[in-house]
Amino acid sequence: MELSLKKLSQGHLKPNNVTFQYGTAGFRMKASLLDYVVFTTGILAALRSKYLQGKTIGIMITASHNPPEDNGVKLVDPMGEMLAQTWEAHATTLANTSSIEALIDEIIKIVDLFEIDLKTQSSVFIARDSRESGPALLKSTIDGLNVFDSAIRDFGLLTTPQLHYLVRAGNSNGSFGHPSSEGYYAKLSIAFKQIYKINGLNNKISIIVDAANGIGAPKVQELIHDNILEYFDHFLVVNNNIENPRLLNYNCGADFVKTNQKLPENIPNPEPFNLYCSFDGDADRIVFYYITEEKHFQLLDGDKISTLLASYFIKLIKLTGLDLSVGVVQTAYANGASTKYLSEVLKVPVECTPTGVKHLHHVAQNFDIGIYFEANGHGTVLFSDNLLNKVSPTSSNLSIKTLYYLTELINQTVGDAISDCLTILLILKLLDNGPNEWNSNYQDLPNKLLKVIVNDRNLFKTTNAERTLVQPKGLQMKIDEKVNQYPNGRSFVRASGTEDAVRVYAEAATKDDSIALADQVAELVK
Ligand code: 16G
Ligand code: ZN
Repeated sequence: MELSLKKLSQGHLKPNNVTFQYGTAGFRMKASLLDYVVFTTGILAALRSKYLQGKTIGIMITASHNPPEDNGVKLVDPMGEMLAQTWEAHATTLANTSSIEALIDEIIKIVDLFEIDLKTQSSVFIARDSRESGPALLKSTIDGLNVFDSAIRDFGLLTTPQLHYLVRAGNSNGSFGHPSSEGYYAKLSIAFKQIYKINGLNNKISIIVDAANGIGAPKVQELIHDNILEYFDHFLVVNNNIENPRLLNYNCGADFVKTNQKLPENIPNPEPFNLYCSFDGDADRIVFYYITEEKHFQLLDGDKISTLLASYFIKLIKLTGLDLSVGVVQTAYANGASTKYLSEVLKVPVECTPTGVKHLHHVAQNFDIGIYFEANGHGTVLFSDNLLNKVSPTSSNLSIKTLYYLTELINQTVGDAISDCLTILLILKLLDNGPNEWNSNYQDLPNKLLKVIVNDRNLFKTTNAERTLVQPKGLQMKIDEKVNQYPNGRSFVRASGTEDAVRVYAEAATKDDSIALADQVAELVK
């Protein structure tokens, strides 16, 4: 190992004065700083695979909705989940070693700690989004993997959720689908067609997809054009230019639309009540929207997606006659009106977790149907083994059959813009709803999100799923005093996991109040 490490590490140097941290989305920063990090992450992926008796681990090189000059890397565990939390610290330690000797020491510590048999061959699937820096970072990652005996499959350009699917499929002996892009398309499109056909749907579907000039563009086109185009009377992908890397996430994409609450660039002649959606740069987030007769922009974000899914699944479960639990998982960013609607009107249990998909995913596993979405559009639905044992494509009950195919259509490994998109489009047809009916279930409380630069964001410590500050001491009391001055007021403060800043969220009965509350809380934080 020492010999190959010395050889392969040549050219991969840790930059000075930077501390790396494997955070909620893996490592993410300016691509120019990432070479050493991807090299050490390659090493760790190989070790993780060996530790898990050669099961396949995934490496995704992406910076999601971040600007084009950024990049990042994250690891995917064998069942398609995020890397186990206990290993995040090891990823961080390896990335921060500043000499070959220190790196070797840390590797040996991990090998000893987990009693890893280095003779076990590691297996790793790797993919990247469309960023310009991707190919060079891929090469360095592979150098890291080659420090040990590793079987590497490079899938080239993929969406993040495609890679999650492939990793799970690769570890599931065919029971999850074929471990190839074709297998992914086949699984989704067969389920889509079946749901459409067995339910006797005949109205065709219309959607315009803004793909953020990211990798979702060619992938959604491939899936729909090659498999299910006949079910659409209008299907168009805009912002689909991945040739010009500078356009990625620029004035388009899910994050732009959610943050600015307006249409992305390049929507041709927006028509009232047409349905649009936006992916982010690696297609694991989706938000929908439309404009009204008066040309008002209406956002259907992760909260609206959750509530639509919850109301549909509650109806479907009743029709199946099965005894199955449904629950929704949100974060503190969920609009208060959505939480109220879920618990008071739909009467489903709602859980709140800290930000970051791994937290929501974990809690969603407590239900037979666990629906989780962050307000920003990142989410999916998980189905329990109990449920999977009760549904079948050969059932004589139409609702049970439909439920079975939904478990195939929905990517249960991680939020998946393409899979979520097809699911929502079908559910709208099944409910015979347009965007306006969907949006009318509840009205969002006006809200404001601010970013505040502080000296040290690590001073801000929270509890109660990030809704209450425990440090700095006394600050929460001051925030509460402000909140109490506004009808329907709610506000919380948390340190960002991806930027060196603190985020302030506020909502209240009116737009002006939400802005005033956010400003006042931001003043307290500074
Ligand atoms: C990461 C998370 C995303 C979360 C965001 C919050 C994953 C895969 N991604 O991008 O879900 O919404 O961080 O960012 O978990 P913040 O901590 O900067 O507010
Ligand atoms: Zn993303």
